[in-house]
Amino acid sequence: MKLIHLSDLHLGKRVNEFSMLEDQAFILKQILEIADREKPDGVLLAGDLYDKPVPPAEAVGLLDWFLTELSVRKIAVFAISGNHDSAERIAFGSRLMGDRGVFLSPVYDGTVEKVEMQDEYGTVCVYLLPFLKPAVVRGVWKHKSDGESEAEYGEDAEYGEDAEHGEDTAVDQIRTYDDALRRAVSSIQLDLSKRNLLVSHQFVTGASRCESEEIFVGGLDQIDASIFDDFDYVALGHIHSPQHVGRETVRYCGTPLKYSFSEAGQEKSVTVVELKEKGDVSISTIPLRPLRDLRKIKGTYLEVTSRDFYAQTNTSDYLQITLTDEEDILDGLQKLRIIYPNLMQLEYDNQRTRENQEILQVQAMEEKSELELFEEFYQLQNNQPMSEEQKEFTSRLIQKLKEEGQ
Ligand SMILES: [Mn+2]
Repeated sequence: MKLIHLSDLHLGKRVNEFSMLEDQAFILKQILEIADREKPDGVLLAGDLYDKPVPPAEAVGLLDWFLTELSVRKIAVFAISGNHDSAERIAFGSRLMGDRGVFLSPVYDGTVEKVEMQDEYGTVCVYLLPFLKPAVVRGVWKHKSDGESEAEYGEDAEYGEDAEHGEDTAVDQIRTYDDALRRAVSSIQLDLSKRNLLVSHQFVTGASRCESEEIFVGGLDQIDASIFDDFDYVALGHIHSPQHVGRETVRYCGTPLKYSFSEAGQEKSVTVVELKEKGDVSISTIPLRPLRDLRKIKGTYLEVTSRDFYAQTNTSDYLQITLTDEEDILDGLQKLRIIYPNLMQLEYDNQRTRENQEILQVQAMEEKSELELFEEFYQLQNNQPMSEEQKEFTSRLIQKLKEEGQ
């Protein structure tokens, strides 16, 4: 059985205020061409199909087109919701579409959707686990245990009360992402004689991150790879650079496009997974070629604007330009956009910016909270600290943005 593993399409995403829709349509078309050559039995879509819980109409249209094209080719689709998606909206129509071989994760209710596929080696069970948060898992299981103990209460009062008490304690102990995933995965009745495949969207400890992902301060969103020990392949989404975590068969395929300059040096790809008899899993990658690359350029204004410098390059790529001139160029962004229309960021690397950087490097950025980082930024910009009122406002705003982002 051959499967193409994709994740983190983030359809509708804007990068530095540039819409990625045209680039996303281009790359999905390329993926269909790969599918025509590779002839996979299925495509695994490991979450973050959209960039926002309420995606723009164009993004919905694009996903609709992509799923239809796969379905026309008789390629099964196994898609789950990620942290950027609304689980309910992704689940819409899932039972109808399942009949056509497009399987979308339902909203988590304590069970994990299983789809069985057959090939010459037997059955492959594909499990669709939507992105889960501890509060969601706790809520679902608390509700379940309440229901069960009520039923038991009618038959044997004493036993019912005990069971309720015992269950509640265990459910309340689902505090971390690791607890939540352990609970969700352990509820799956795995048949270990069959080949089992899991599609999931979580942050597995040890994976290396990049800037287009949502950073969770303190690393509380991490789960241990041992949770997945019984699966033959785990198709992961959430982390944007392709990599495996621990064994080769617990894998992030990465985004199909570069969504931040921290990814400029990466090569994006799709992962092809082939399962033969139980225990025989082979993995390969096929590189993707974007409509416009996302890359970094560095030099003086005179250098980067000389014809020799850019003649052999695609000047419509998405660019971050770092000028090394000691003096800022007046209207630099506008002037450079005449040559490089998709210039996204203009930075300077000179005496002034290096001095600023030293202040930031005193303490590792990752150890700080969003509020602390913003306080530093404010101080740098205004040469005075934030007032208590401003801090309170910012803190509330950060909280609000985080809630909306999840
Ligand atoms: Mn993502």
